[in-house]
Amino acid sequence: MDSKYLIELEEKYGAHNYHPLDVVIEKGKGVWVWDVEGNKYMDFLAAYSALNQGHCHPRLVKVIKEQLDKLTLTSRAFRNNQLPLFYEEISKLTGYEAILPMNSGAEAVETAIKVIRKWGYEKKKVKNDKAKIIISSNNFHGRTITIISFSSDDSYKNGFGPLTPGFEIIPYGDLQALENAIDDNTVAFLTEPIQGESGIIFPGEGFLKKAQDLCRRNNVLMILDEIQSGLGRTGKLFAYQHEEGVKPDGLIVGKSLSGGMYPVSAFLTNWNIMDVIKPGDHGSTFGGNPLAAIIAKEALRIIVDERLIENSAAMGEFLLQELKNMNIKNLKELRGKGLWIGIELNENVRRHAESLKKLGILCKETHENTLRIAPPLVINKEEINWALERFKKVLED
Ligand code: IF1
Repeated sequence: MDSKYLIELEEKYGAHNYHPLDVVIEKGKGVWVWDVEGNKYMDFLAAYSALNQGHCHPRLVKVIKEQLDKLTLTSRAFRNNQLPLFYEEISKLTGYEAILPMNSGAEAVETAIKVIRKWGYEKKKVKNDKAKIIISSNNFHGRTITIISFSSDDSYKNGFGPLTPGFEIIPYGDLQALENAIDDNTVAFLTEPIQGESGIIFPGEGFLKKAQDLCRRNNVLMILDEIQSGLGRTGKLFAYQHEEGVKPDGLIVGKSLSGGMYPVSAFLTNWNIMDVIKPGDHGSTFGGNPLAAIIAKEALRIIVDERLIENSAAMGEFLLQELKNMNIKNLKELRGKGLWIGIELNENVRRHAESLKKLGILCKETHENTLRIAPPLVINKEEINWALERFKKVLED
């Protein structure tokens, strides 16, 4: 079946909630994918950082196949033999004591919100239904009703009201605004350490540490959404580790937690916070299932064993430097950390994405003017050089 036919079929039956590049991918391996016509592309999006380990990582494929023959789902009504091992793995790797497993990223964000609100009522003694959570402008945390309620982008929420109250948006990286927003009912400050959807935006040197100090002084929890920035993407296990002395009270992870195999997400925190959650308070049919657990455990081990964090730092630095050496037309700003780079131009970059596709590179614009670069972290120097030749062609003229 050719791509034209498949695209027509998709448009005929599927909700039109996306405007994808018209490439119909059939197969993937490492940094490479192939379309139904057999054309080969380098994947420079990595499913928005859900494929840090690369496409179809053989170790992940192996554990999945083995687990499929044994057990996939028990629900949490019964225990399974894989979940405890995943808990231990992620706790030892991240230093968080208590884990609540979910599926999609948005679910894990919702989970964090439930936990911190309940913490607010039970521990901080905030009056019932008054809990306030402070959020950053231009955030992206997912697409549920509650999450879009605190989006600062009208297109994400228009037409979907009534929205969920209890959130206050401050400008991203604005310490003074954070201080002003904190009141007796404030239970948490929830933010991305680096904003992805918004175009790889940094909050400013030292912001997280100062925000953390401010939060601690006011008994406000600092919760970071590292769904996209975490698990090696920026050249550290988590983006917050670029700053000395930062340890958020809670962390939200997803995407590459499963190496792109299956939706696996989690809210990580410590027992002084997680202990407000009692049987019946929260859960999901698939969250913490044995297939998800063994995938996530292996996905984490791959990141460590294959030194993907170190590779992200080294390859990212090289890639950014080489891009800086180019004579990029209409360049507004070039910024990045690790293998997460935004090329912002003074024009719409959709045509650049289309040109790159013709040359064999798949990447996507964000907010019209920024090309977002985020290849799988398994990429090597030869592959980067291959990509750089093509970026040069497209960006220099
Ligand atoms: C789509 C964006 C990226 C996220 C952060 C939570 C979630 C995401 C920091 C929710 C998800 C995805 C969703 C995906 C596209 C993508 C995206 F452009 F929409 F904003 F990556 F930049 N927190 N981001 O980045 O996780 O529920 O999707 O598992 O098409 O919506 P999810």
